[in-house]
Amino acid sequence: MDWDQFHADDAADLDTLYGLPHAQDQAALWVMPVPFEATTSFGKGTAKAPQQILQASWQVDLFDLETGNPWQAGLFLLPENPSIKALNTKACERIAAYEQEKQPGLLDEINAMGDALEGLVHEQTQATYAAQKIPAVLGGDHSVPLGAIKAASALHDDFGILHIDAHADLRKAYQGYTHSHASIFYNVMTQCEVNQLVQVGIRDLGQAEYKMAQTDPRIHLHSDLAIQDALAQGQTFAGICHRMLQPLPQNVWVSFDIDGLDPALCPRTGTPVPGGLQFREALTLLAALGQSGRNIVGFDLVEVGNHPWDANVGARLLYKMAGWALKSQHKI
Ligand SMILES: [Mn+2]
Repeated sequence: MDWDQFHADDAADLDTLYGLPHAQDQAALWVMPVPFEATTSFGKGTAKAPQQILQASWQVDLFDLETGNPWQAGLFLLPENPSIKALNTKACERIAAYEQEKQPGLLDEINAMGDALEGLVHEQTQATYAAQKIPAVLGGDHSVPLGAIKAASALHDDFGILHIDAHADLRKAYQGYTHSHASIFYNVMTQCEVNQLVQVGIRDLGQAEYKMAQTDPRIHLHSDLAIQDALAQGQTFAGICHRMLQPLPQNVWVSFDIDGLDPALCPRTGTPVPGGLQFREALTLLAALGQSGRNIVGFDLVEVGNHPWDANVGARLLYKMAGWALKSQHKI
């Protein structure tokens, strides 16, 4: 497409992400679709999220009141890696069989597939950084960004994570699966060089996870309850955000599990929990990070359900996170 013919305010007429005209090498941010949901424990469908979000993205206005025109820097959706789809199909089959038969051999096989997925995501994220682009991972369930966070943490000193979620995801293994969506931050904190992890919106966690969050000085867990209490006592949400972000170092990965939001905004997510952040609160938190002078070195958006409404919310969150990441790196 000829750039002169692209009008940002017009309805999208390209079938690219947000209808943007950029070729891959022209785009500053690469979105990697990871349609993988093998360990999802409750509702399935999040593997369809990249496709749903692509379609929902055509309805998003490209001008943004907070970040301006992130589209100008280019957001490019990478093609789906067929190996990931194949791994998802195979892992889902093996998990169904394991849940019937409980054969330890099957469990080893499932965990090996988790390793393989991690390797594919790691490789693509390294390639994205090597091309001097900002990586974004679009799940899939919350197991998928591990390889990306490994790649990001290896490249950046002073590395921290802002994690928005209903769940702490600090389980050592969930139902025997070492790469479970419920174990992502146990894996991150034990396998990656992470200085600080700030968790926001948590309202469903086990006692062992709570203990890990209390005893590991790198982990700062902010429950939904604590946030609501602070608001009830008259603190402002802006002040709460500032306080929560304080421990984060210069380089930050954002891991956004959409179930951190009020489930009215993500009703078909894998494991919805009542309570959570309102949409505007999530945007205020992202804006506070984006305006803090820190570098957003990449991000993931996971657990979006398979429905146009869930995808509509997801497409808007993705655009906001992309905007703040690009802005934090002075690409817009
Ligand atoms: Mn999660």
